[in-house]
Amino acid sequence: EGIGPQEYTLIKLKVLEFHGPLKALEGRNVYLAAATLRPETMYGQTNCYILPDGVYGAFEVTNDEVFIVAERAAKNMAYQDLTKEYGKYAKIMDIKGTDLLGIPLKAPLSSYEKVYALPMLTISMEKGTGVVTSVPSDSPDDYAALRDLKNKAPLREKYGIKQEHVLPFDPVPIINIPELGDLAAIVACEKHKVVSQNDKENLKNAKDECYLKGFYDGVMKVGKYAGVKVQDAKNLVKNDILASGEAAKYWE
Ligand code: A2H
Repeated sequence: EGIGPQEYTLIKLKVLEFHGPLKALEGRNVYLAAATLRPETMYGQTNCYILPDGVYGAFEVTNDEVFIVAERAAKNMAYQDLTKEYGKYAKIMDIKGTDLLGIPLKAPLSSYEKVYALPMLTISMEKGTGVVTSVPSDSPDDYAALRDLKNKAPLREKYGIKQEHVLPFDPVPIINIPELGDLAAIVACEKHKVVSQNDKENLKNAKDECYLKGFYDGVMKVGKYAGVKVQDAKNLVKNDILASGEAAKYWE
């Protein structure tokens, strides 16, 4: 926890097909909006994570767009000029986390044309939007949760996740870190013997190592800023995706 407000980048993952209760939103521009602190990693998105037990909602924001986020986040957005009227937000409907699982999405900058919403059991609904975009090459949490889904058929079955929404999505090398290579999260999870997404203690050690070395020594391998240090690429990529309308600023 920081001492002051933290600036996040909201990544807009566009909903490509409407199933179940989401059918009511068909024909509109609907996005799962994921809060990230690492916009420069968006080249490596392989999926999006949702808390199955979480309660989300569809909210009208400016430019006739619909964001699917936790209601607490929609309320915050209303005071950040993201909604039509300052201080007010319009809810279209509540949506259960389980109703979002398996939805196909277009994730900006990702090398995968289509990615899917998958379950992650450690998401906090009290942080960001409750929607997490997944970069398993550089986030040990994301890698551990994806590995669980790839390796554990009963976990997929429990949440109705199809094999083809998980198995083809391998981590993408996007950042090189001298001591950890270009799939740092995998190396760190192996080194610290992370067994699953719930392995808090080992995950903490893997994350500490990855983030520190990534920020100071990481160099972009792909995209417009290939060869640029992560420290410098962060704001460059952020400004590009804000300018293209594929992201928005969000504070909390
Ligand atoms: B980050 P902070 Cl590659 N519950 O984005 C759990 N985790 C959440 C969340 C929630 N409600 N909302 C956001 N997050 C994740 C990319 C990334 C992130 C990489 C590496 C590190 C990293 C891809 N996932 O975060 O506690 C999001 O994952 C390291 C901290 O608010 C977001 O950035 O500081 C980060 O945690 C925000 O964490």
